[in-house]
Order: sequence, then C-alpha cells, then structure tokens
Amino acid sequence: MRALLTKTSFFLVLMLALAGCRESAGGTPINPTTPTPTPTPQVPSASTSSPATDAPPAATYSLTIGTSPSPAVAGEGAVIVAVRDSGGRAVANTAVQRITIVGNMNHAGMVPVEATRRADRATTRQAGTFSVPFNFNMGGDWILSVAVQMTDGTTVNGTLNLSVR
Ligand SMILES: [Cu+2]
Repeated sequence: MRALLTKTSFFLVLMLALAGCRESAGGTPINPTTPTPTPTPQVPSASTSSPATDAPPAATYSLTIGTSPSPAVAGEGAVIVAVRDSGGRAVANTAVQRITIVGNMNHAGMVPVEATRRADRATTRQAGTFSVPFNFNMGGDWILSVAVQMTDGTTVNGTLNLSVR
C-alpha cells in the first residue's frame, strides 16, 4: 500500500513538472513523436566581433525619478518617473509602454520589492510623467532601479538612492 502511494505521488509530481514545462514553453504542447534534431556540427567562428547593427541610433531619453510622498515614508506610496527626450522636453504619454521598478536595500535577507505598470495606467496630469504604486515595506536606505520600456522598443534605465523614514 505504501509503495503504491509513493508511486502515485511520484506520478503526480511528474505530471506537474510536465505541465510546468508546457507552460514555460509558451503553451505549445510537447509532441513526443517529434524526432530529435541532428546536432549541427560546431564550426569554430573566425570572427569574435559583435554582430553589426543596421538599426538607426536609438533616441536618447533621460529619467527623473522621485517619490510620492516626498521625502518617502515607509508604507504604500508611489514612484514618480518623468521621461524626457534628448532635448529635455517631456515625452508624449504614448511614447512610453511600461514602467518597472525594483527596490532593494543593502542589508542581508532583503527581498527586493518589484512593481510594474503599463504606462497608460500610470499617467499623471503632466505629460511624460508616470506614477507607479510602490510599497516601501521598511524604512532605511533604498536603491530603486527603474526600467522604462519605450514604444520604439528601447529601454531607458535609471536609479535612485533614497532614505525612507
Ligand atoms: Cu530592507
């Protein structure tokens, strides 16, 4: 009886693992009849240079990062991100796709706090300025890493070091 139970639970674990694989493969079902592709012979590459890019130079943007309230206090608040173009002008809200913030602290055992929001759900009264709800779950010194995904496919990164009361 015990042996049967063990076998059953092993089978369940296997099923879960397979389901996980399927999910991570983007929903494509695993086809067991697919032949194993013949390994391509490894031709040593003569060139070690990075591949050339034909894309035009990406527009340069800059970020101004702040908090609400300011100065920041422990608890639920918001991170305010203003995106400007190379000329220092605020970008149009539609030029921004998504804002992601990872907050970390330099003490051991800190679990980083992550917040992400679609730009069109983070707009403020000011064009090109976005507000992302963020939980400063403890006081102390924080490092915010902000990644702004632009509609043109580029990502603009910025950091803010701040002290949270
Ligand atoms: Cu902490």
